[in-house]
Amino acid sequence: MHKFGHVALIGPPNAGKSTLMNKYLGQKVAIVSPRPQTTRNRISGILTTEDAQIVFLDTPGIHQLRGKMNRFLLESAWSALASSDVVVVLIDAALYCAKPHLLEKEIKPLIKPVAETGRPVLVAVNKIDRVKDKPTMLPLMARLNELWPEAEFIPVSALRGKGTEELLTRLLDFIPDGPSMYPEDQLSTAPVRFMASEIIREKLFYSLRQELPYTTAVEIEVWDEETRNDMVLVNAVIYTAQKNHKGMIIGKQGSNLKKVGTDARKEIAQLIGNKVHLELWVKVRAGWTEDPGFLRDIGLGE
Ligand SMILES: Nc1nc2c(ncn2[C@@H]2O[C@H](COP(=O)(O)OP(=O)(O)OP(=O)(O)O)[C@@H](O)[C@H]2O)c(=O)[nH]1
Ligand SMILES: [Mg+2]
Repeated sequence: MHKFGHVALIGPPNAGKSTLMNKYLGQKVAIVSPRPQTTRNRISGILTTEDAQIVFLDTPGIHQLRGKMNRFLLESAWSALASSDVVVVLIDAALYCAKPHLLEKEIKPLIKPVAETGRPVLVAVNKIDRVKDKPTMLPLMARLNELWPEAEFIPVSALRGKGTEELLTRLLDFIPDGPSMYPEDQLSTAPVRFMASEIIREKLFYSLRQELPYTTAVEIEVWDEETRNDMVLVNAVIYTAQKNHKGMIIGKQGSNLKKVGTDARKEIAQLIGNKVHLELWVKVRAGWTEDPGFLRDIGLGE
């Protein structure tokens, strides 16, 4: 008996969706950061075990923000539901234990659309390692049961790998029988160029303060495996929507860009198993988050 199916990972921003997927894969396929709205596309992660192949669909966090880019983020999150056999909703237990009033605001908008798909739903109550005062989990679980009676709740820590095996066992119950669709060593359907641009974007999340990363996009302009046989030459452009952000991205005497470049180069080299020469350029592109043509060019639009 062999199983094959898709699992959509959805939930509010910063809940730990990408962290959970990476945990199952044992490798970083989706980028992660301490800030909300890190993930911008639907990203597949393929887990192959002896008797099953599961394609996880990591998605952008579901939020109430407006704008063209945000609309695309929401669409790609919701569209994952349609192609899934089971839905895993991730929520941040530590956040709702500390701020119970946020629970309804963030969870309620998810309930109806998930119910409409008719898919089974498991709620991974994540970040339990951060809940210091364990008894505060009880009212949270009670409230969740009340809000979402059809769902099944499983406390986990995606970061520490607690409860994740239990979650996997349970979601396998909903995965249909079928043969594998991908080679066993394939980790994602995402092209390597896209993954490289994501790695650069992740480094920007860590090196830039506050709002800056939200108006930053990365595009790989050159991916050259031919010119040199000992390394891959990569040119990437970092787009920023605001002129005054360019200097911050570059940093004093280029220090920030240098650090981003070094960190990203190492990780891209690891990903492709080859040496990499990476050049980064920063360009200002005012209003790109509202420009349909540009959004399409960088893979954020239909
Ligand atoms: N302590 C703790 N931190 C976690 C856990 N899971 C995720 N995190 C942290 O939470 C932050 C957000 O994690 P992500 O995986 O990027 O969250 P996400 O849901 O993919 O976020 P978006 O892509 O922005 O929607 C990161 O700093 C993670 O390290 C957990 O179980 N425990
Ligand atoms: Mg994410």
